[in-house]
Amino acid sequence: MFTDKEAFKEAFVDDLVGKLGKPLEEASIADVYHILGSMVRAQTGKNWANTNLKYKAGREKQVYYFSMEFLIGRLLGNNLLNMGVLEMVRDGLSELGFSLQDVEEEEADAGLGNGGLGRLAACFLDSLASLQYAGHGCGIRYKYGLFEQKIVDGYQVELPDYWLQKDNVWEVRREDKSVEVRFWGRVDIDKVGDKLVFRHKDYEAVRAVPYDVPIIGADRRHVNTLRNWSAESILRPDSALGLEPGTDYHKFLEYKRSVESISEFLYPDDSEYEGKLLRLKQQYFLCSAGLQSILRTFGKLGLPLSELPNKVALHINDTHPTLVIPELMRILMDDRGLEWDEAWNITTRMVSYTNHTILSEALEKWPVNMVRELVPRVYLIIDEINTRFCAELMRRYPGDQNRISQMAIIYDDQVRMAHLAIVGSHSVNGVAALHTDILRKREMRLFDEMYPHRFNNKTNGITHRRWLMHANRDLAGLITDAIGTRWMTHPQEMIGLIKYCEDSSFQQKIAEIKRKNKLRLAEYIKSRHNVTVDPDSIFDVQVKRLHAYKRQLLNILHIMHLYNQIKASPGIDIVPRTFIFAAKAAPSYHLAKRIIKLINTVADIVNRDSDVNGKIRIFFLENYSVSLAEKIIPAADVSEQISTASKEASGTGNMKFMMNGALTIGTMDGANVEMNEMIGNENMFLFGLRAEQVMDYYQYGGYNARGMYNSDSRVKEVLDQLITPGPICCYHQDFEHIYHSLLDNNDEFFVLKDFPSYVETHVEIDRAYRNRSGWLKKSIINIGHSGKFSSDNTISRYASEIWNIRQVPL
Ligand code: 26V
Repeated sequence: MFTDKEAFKEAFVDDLVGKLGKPLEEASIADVYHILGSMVRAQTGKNWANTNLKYKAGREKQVYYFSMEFLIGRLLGNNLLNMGVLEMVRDGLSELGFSLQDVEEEEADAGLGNGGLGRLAACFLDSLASLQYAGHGCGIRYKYGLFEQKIVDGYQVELPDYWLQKDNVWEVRREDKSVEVRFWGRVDIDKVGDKLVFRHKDYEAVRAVPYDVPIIGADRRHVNTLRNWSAESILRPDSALGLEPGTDYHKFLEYKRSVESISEFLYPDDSEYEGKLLRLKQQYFLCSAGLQSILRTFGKLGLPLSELPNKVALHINDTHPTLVIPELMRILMDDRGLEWDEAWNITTRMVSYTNHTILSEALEKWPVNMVRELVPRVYLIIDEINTRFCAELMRRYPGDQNRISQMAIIYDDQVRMAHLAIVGSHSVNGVAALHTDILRKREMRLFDEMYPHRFNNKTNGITHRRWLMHANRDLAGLITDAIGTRWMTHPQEMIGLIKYCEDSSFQQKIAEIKRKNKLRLAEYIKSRHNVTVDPDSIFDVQVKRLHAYKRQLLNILHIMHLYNQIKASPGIDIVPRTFIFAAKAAPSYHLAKRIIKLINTVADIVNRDSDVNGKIRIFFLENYSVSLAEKIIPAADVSEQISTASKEASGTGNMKFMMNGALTIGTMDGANVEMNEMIGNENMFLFGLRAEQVMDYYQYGGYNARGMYNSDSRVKEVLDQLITPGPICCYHQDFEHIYHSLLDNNDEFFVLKDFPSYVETHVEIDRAYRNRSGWLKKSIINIGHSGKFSSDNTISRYASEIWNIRQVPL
């Protein structure tokens, strides 16, 4: 039905009329989405089944990517693209009177992730399937994704994201693949012969039901699986609850509610770790259900358990799924009868771990009591892993008590998940060269010393299919016109664009595409804010989670300074700028929410001031999400990547902007460093402290924020505006806290310290933008080098250096 346009149209109309019983003329956009999506799903079925048969027949090694978050966004457009029928369907629908773009907007944006970590997992799935690897996702089917953000009176308000209310054509419920996950209860230990036997008693059983989502590779034939688990109640006379239907209905309802809460919502906090029981439950639920299902699949191969590490790799996305380690030990020993040493050997050879942050407040540590009560047998195993690990430390470093307390897995009545993940795996990777370096030399130094071969770097990547070919169709078309189609499967070949960087007709085409994308975004802004945006102004964009270390505050303080300059000399000659923000703050992160309020307050004042005369405008776009990112990023001229050096593990937004031709203003942090290595100082705008300097300040002191305030009149002026009654600080005290965080708490993230160089660098941007051809040249150089950041590249390295899996051609 997707062979050619006419066949597609005929099949589509047949399907629509047949299924909905109404004529085409009466079909709504939602109807069209439903029918088209179902057609794509149906087409995929055969390839999906074939892919799995092929894996099984070849006994291929498979990797399972365990992640509490998969921020996949919408699938329709991406699936059509990977199936190679996007243009044909677009044309066909248009001839039937529908716009594909409208139809795509009909799909719920699956927001099952907080930010970078979840989006990375989604990009990885796309690359795994597109490179023909046997690699699957293992996640949770949250009923509510990340909250929907509204801005009311400048403040963030959170609404539930009930994404499943919309028709979801992609998932398939696989009742027959359900497994049971057990919580609470106690462990009876018996001695049988000279063997200890552990029996989990009086547990509460939960049914885990998988919902499978096909992940369609770019060759269309290769279809992997994202298996998301949903928690449901079990009603069974022999269950530990002792419930007979009808005997204690009230008790049952209570149990049902508590079970269903496990997969009810995604925790929206990516900033500060909180030891919440429900979150631990989610983690164990994911690990146990995922492992049971993987072992069932392995079982069908009829191989001995010793073959497991040759057939299965388990990857854990940050420490959130670390319980995979003790849970696998439990299954291998208690259910399959292996001895400790053999089980440990198998487990550690199977598991690998990615660290995504060095922020100590985000490192997971669970209270021992909570773990012991919720998963008693798993706790015993963690305890044993710790005991053996500490014994090993004592052998290697006799008498070094200090080292043991620093490295132990259980310490101070807490389970340190990162330590468990390092000890229980064969590979630990950071997500950019600088980040890995900091892990090895500082945060995890003692572990690196003990296991020097375990640590490695895998710089993050993004899928160029979604972020370039789909989000910026015109640019993708221009690249193909210039260098042919090979870059689509070999993104590093985009480097071939460099030879056009000074070609004025090519530059002109780049400029036209950017302008068109800016106009499109301007229309969107107009629809939301009812304000006309000047497409010839510089679109200067910072979109990402709101976090103190990401320093949206530095950005808005600089804008306040620009405003002050304009007020002082209204004739000032600057290139008009449109500053665009989008960011969600964790609901309990008060400082972050105040920064949102500040941005909106400044926006209100500046946008309404006639003295400004369009020189600067500020927009805070609400509800940042994957689909909003797809609208914003292709329209950006300037990409703000301004985290305090050493704090942003990698960043992936930086890569998306680069690939879409924006120039970066950034610190030497995360993957910006590698970007700089490739394109040099001429093609990006660097400023601020280096990571070493920041870490030295933390270690040895010597920074005085108040000194900055007293010595730099620009800093003083903007900070005073936060607390002195005037247009910005009119009645609320929201900004007093910001002021104090900078001055009384000595500016933990060096906002004031980096302010002067940030201001100067923005002046440089203004200057550089006036040289149109110079700017476009830089833009082309950025695009040309961005192929290195395709997640295809990243995934090839994970595959060969960590997972040891091969491509499986179909
Ligand atoms: C942390 C926590 C803390 C405990 C409560 C729940 C929760 C949920 C998510 C997170 C995520 C923190 C780590 C994270 O997202 N790191 C980001 O990972 C990106 C992909 O590697 C990377 O590009 C960003 O620089 C890094 O901040």
